[in-house]
Amino acid sequence: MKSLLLIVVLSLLAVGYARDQEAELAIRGGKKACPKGWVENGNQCYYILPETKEAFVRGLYLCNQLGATLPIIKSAEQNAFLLSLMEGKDDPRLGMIAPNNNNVFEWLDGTAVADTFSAWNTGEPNGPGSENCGHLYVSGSAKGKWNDDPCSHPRVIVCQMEKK
Ligand SMILES: [Ca+2]
Repeated sequence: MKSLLLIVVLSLLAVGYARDQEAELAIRGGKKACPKGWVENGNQCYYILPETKEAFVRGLYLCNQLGATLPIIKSAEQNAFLLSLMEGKDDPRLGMIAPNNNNVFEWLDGTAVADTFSAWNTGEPNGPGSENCGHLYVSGSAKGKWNDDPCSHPRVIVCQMEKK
């Protein structure tokens, strides 16, 4: 009898939660949205961590704390958006790693960089064993292109998450 009561209570709580979610979506007109202060692009949200440059691991940790990750770029449009977002700022860290130290890069969602859009600068990636992370050039002749560099190198941290 107690377990039946528990099931009823949990069901009511679940229904209540679902209704809260529906109410929130209704307020937004049924559309998913970015958190306040984040910049929207397609179904993604971006946030530049202010006044800091961090190594890859620390940057990823800080984004994870916000429910986000480092930028995962799957199209020329997303790459151009990140470039425009960083106008006048320093190069941002990208959400890619070479997990086997062999110049073969993966996005943090586990997909191979070679399988989707890529924007490596001429001759890059070129640092097997020592350059296992990536960044976007936001100025100079390689503007909009990517370079692999040491994961310990401090970079501007941009966090990315899907709209919720
Ligand atoms: Ca390089």
